[in-house]
Amino acid sequence: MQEIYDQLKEKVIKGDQNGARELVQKLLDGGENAKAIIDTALVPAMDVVGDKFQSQEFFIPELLVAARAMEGCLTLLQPLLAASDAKPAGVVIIGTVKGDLHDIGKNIVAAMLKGAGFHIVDLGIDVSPAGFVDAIKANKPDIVGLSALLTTTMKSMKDTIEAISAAGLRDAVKIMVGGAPLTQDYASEIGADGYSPDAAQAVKLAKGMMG
Ligand code: B12
Repeated sequence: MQEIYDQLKEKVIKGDQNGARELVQKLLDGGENAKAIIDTALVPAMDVVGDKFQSQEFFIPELLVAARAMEGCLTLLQPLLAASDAKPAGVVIIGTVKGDLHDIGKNIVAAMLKGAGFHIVDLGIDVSPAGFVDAIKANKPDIVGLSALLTTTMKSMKDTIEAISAAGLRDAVKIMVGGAPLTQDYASEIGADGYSPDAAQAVKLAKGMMG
């Protein structure tokens, strides 16, 4: 079995979705459980992808295909996880803030978090502060992720955090922010709990926020 786990890890790193899904099925047919497959092969694969991205051996296209391979495997495993009552690593609401239509980076962050075992509620693009507040009330997330790619929409992040505070929900969630124009200084200034420059570090940040 160990050999199949190793092969699966390699297929995900290389972004071979079909090959990876076949191996997941083979492991399930052999009696392995979904959580073991995620913990032993899929999550370690995404850790390798994240490290390769950080060291600039991998770039966005490799990150995207690996994330898609991972998502393809998870669609096979998620029903089984739900059935066995395995708890997600945490619940994350994520969205691109009001006025901003960029979602490629947000989608990568969402896919990587999903790969790390988080339950993701993706609100999409151009999400108003009230939209985030309503989603927090409805989903009771542990973490709220805000994405912005334009200097003009960074202000929407501040507005969103203020709306969350005004609704009395600020202490109920951790807020992380990201997007190309952001900096740690800006994140601190608007009262976010964390900032990450890329998806790999976003996963580490989210895990840290869950203690
Ligand atoms: C693709 C793109 C578009 C696409 C978006 C398609 C889509 N579905 O997203 C389209 C064509 C629609 C577009 C439109 C516009 N764009 Co545009 N776009 C880009 C471009 C080329 C790439 C962005 C991208 O996807 N990068 C790749 C991803 C993977 O990187 P990322 O988003 O930074 O995400 C990573 C991190 O930031 C982080 N992250 C991201 N989100 C989050 C969230 C959390 C919670 C965390 C923790 C981390 C995190 O992790 C991600 C993965 O590692 C950039 C240039 C650039 N190099 O950035 C311009 C750019 C962002 N756009 C720009 C502009 C000006 C526009 C327009 C105003 C153009 C116009 N005149 O219409 C419109 C605005 C539309 C709007 N209202 O949003 C400018 C912004 C300038 C500025 N400083 O504000 C840029 C920088 C181009 C430039 N150099 O001028 N754009």
